[in-house]
Amino acid sequence: LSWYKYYRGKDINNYLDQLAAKYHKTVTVVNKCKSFEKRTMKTIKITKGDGIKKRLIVIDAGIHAREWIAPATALYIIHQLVQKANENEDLLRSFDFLILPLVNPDGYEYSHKSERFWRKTRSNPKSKCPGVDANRNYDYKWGVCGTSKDPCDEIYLGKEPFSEPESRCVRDLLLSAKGVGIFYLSLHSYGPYILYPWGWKSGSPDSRSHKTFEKIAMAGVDAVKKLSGREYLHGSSGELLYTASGASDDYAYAIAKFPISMTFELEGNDRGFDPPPDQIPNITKESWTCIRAMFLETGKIF
Ligand code: 0X9
Ligand code: ZN
Repeated sequence: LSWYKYYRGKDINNYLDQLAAKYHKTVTVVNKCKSFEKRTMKTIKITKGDGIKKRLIVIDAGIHAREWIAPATALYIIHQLVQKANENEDLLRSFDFLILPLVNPDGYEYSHKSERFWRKTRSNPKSKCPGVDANRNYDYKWGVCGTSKDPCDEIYLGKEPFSEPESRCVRDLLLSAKGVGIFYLSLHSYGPYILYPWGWKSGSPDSRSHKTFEKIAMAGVDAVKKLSGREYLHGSSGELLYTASGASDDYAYAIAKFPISMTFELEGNDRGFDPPPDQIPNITKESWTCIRAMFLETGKIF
């Protein structure tokens, strides 16, 4: 795998299969979903391989098609946890990982072939405006705010909650982790921001959770500041960004009962959704420093 390239969906699937074959003690492809256009979305489980069940960290990326740096970062994280397992012993001792690196393969392919800044899925192909914003499609506070009922809008919520196979795939993954899931991390771009609940309204679920979110986010922010000097922002997404309901992060927190749920808006440098390939190594490395620190902090708290 070269870190100077954005991979296509089939390359991502091949990479996951290769890892599972080569590292059969620590890596398994645990789940395969089908996208609207019948592409396979693979989730892998990464463990230490010691047979001891740990609490689960669930990571996904690429729910928004154009945010190419998100799947690239998910692959980098997978690479670290599998091929640099010795450097991440501390994490693997405390957690098992479920990672779905490409939630929206149809939109992703479309953004490579036809429209670079496509965001949504590719359902309703006969409509004048196909696609749904899968991150407005979850059944928690669906349609309350920051979303649109017009299929031609970028933030179209879909005709009903979980109308999209892509959001259903993440839902099932989150629900399968209910009770053991400790941290849900959804990779997006662009920021850099670390966002935590609520997203559907401004404010926090409660002050205890808020303090925990802050503590974990700050561990990440400090680690990056030490590394590169860059200052990441963190806060409740409704306050730092905007309110938008029906997203995966609030669903993971409220319904799948993950005590920690975050949306990570990766940095775009000055290129927004489109950092050139030669910037991938920098961005992924820096974000991994941040994410790693947040996971270690989580291990101290729970
Ligand atoms: O709007 C979104 O879905 C996310 N930003 S993006 O630019 N990547 O599209 C932010 C989602 C934050 N979480 C909630 N609002 N619940
Ligand atoms: Zn996004």
